[in-house]
Amino acid sequence: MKIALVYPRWNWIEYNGLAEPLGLLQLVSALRSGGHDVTFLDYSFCRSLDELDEMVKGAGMIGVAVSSAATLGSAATVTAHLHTVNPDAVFLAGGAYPSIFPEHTLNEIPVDYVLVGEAEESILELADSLETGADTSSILNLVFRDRSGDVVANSRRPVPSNLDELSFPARDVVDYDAYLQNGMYEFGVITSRGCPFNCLYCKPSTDRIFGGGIRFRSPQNVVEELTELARLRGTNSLPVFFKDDTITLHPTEWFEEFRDRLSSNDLKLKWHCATRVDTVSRSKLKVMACSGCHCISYGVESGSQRILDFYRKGTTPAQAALAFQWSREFGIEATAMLMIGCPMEKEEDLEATYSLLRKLKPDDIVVYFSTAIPGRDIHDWAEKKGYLINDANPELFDPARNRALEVMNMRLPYLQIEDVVHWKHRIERYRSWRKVTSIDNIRKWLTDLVHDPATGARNARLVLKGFSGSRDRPNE
Ligand code: B12
Ligand code: SF4
Repeated sequence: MKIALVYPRWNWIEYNGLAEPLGLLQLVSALRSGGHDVTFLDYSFCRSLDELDEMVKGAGMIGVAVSSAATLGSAATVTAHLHTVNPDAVFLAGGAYPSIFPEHTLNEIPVDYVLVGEAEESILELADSLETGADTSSILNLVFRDRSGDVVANSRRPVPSNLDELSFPARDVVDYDAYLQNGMYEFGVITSRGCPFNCLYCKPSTDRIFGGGIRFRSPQNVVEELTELARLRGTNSLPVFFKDDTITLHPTEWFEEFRDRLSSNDLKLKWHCATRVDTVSRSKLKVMACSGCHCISYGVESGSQRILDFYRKGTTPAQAALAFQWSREFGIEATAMLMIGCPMEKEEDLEATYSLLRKLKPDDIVVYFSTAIPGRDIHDWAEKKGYLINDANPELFDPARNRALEVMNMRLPYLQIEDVVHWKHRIERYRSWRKVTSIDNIRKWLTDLVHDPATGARNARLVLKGFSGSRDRPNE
């Protein structure tokens, strides 16, 4: 059957750079392996909604990916448009957002089905059933409305236990040249699925996609995928972003084998990742650096143990200090990711965060406001405690919008919102100060100014803006 899989990033002012949708690409591969004819519709570069219409004509099934509330609106617009182009197709939605909010997705996007969780097996079963006219109503992971309009949520199937058995994402359908010309600078790869930790501001959202716990790919399997990617791009030198939730849960031996296999396949990687401060060790970081790791974003969150405990983070400021010290030792740039402005926070906690930062001396700092996002335990906690404010439109609380528009949705009993905004700007000024006083940065900007004046000037402008605390204001 002809199937169209849609990445509906249309009219979305990109907040965090372009990236290929790995999950959707996995499904292209899964459906191809079942003999289906799959078309990939990528709206990222479309100027008008009808540019890709020809590609969906004749498709029996159209699947739309929705990763977060930030893309819900464009997913609904694109889906409604595709209905007018191909009214006979069966429409379905899947991805992180529908896995967490299947019923809301059915309400907001004009689809016949939602497929929750990892979808490689279910989407193939659905496509096969639609092709043969078999009954679809008992397919696991499927959520739909029955004839009387009631929502039916079928049981979940166990997640694939051996990730090495999955086919690699179908990267041949991605217009990587367009991505690279428009700001993407790293290829996404994922070496594990799931996360066994239990942070208050995150769980259970990812469990709704990947089940609890974590499953790992072998180094051999990951290097095979990278070799395929290198062949596709015609280079043995790859910039990579490992998108795992906690890649450093791989033991040191995993990274040793990974490093050795990269080298025996003549692959050179420059990679970065995000992880926890308590899952690294000196020896692991050393091997990671040897395999091409140049930058790690650490979830430091706070310098106050009381706040870390409230977040159920399970880490300590001392562990953060060690992780930053070791990373620096092996030439890995370390970014501190922070959250400020939760209801338990007092002035002294913010001071503790600021003084931890001065100790860590991060190469970069990203500071978010603490937000109670629906679907996560912090939202239920805030609701129960009466701290939730302005909860009518969950899209407003999407961290992407929150960061841009400085929206907070929890009442702060011990602080004024202005205090938190003040601390955010103070932290950003410190970040800018660190940037302009770093010898490496000065060298890099001077090189940029000579070879690529536009980038050099843009970087300098961004850092200078940080001094006034305005780096993350809208439209900048
Ligand atoms: C990499 C990443 C990003 C990247 C790039 C996204 C990209 N295009 O790859 C960047 C940094 C840009 C990003 C930004 C944001 N992200 Co993000 N991101 C991720 C991350 C870490 C990995 C995504 C991934 O590749 N997973 C691996 C693949 C294999 O899994 P998958 O995508 O879920 O796909 C499977 C299923 O979902 C399903 N599926 C996927 N697509 C489809 C489509 C159909 C039709 C069907 C049937 C099924 C289906 O099948 C796939 C295979 O089994 C996830 C966390 C995670 N571990 O997944 C968060 C995650 C998806 N992001 C999240 C969020 C909140 C955001 C932001 C809002 C954060 C922010 N501060 O701004 C923004 C919004 C961006 C946007 N425009 O939507 C949340 C979304 C959950 C939610 N709705 O609350 C997640 C789950 C993180 C979390 N812990 O909560 N993100
Ligand atoms: S470690 Fe990261 S992915 Fe895991 S629960 Fe905590 S915030 Fe979520």
